Amino acid sequence: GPYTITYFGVRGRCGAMRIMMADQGQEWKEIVVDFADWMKGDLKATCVFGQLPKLEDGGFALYQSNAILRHLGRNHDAYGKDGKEAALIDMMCDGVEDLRLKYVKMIYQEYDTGKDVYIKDLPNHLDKFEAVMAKNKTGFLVGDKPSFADYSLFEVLLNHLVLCSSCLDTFPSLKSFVEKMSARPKIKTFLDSEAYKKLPINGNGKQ
Ligand code: GSH
Repeated sequence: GPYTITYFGVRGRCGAMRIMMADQGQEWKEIVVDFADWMKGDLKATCVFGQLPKLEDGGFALYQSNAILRHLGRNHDAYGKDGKEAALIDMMCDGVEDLRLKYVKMIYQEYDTGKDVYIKDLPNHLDKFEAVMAKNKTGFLVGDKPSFADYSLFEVLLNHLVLCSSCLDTFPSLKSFVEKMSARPKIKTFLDSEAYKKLPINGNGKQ
């Protein structure tokens, strides 16, 4: 750090990085972009892919939420103990991204017609994470301390618990993971904060 996040006033694609920074004891600043301002196009034109979030680390600017998580992982020793652990962490982060994309598609494109089908199919995705978590036995996806993939999984699971409060009932390792992550003191303080609670999960108000 010092880090600055530029993003819209939602949890969205910044949920995981905020939880990660909070847990790592890293302070950060927020620049909240109003969507009407964004539509004027000036800021968009400066973004590498025309989208937010942006993370600034001193004079260094980075886009793509998962690249930001990886950067934080490198800076905060949350990217495994060797090359193989790092590769497994990348794999799990990409697996979380696949689930996140399905969730976002349902929320933004087919909430009314697709929510029930999505929830019915959810165990077929969660069981993969359950298996990895159960096999590793440390309470984390890879190795014996949290990596950026754990923060991303944790955040996506919190969103799914809002969508369907019973969705982890048949997945004991994931349920215990969410309970333990939520109880980590710095995460608990962050999740209890107004700064976190005031933000909607998604930009269209659906959850
Ligand atoms: N793959 C990108 C990431 O992970 O950061 C996706 C970024 C993205 O979809 N950004 C959206 C955005 O900037 C908000 S979550 N939308 C406004 C626009 O495209 O003009």
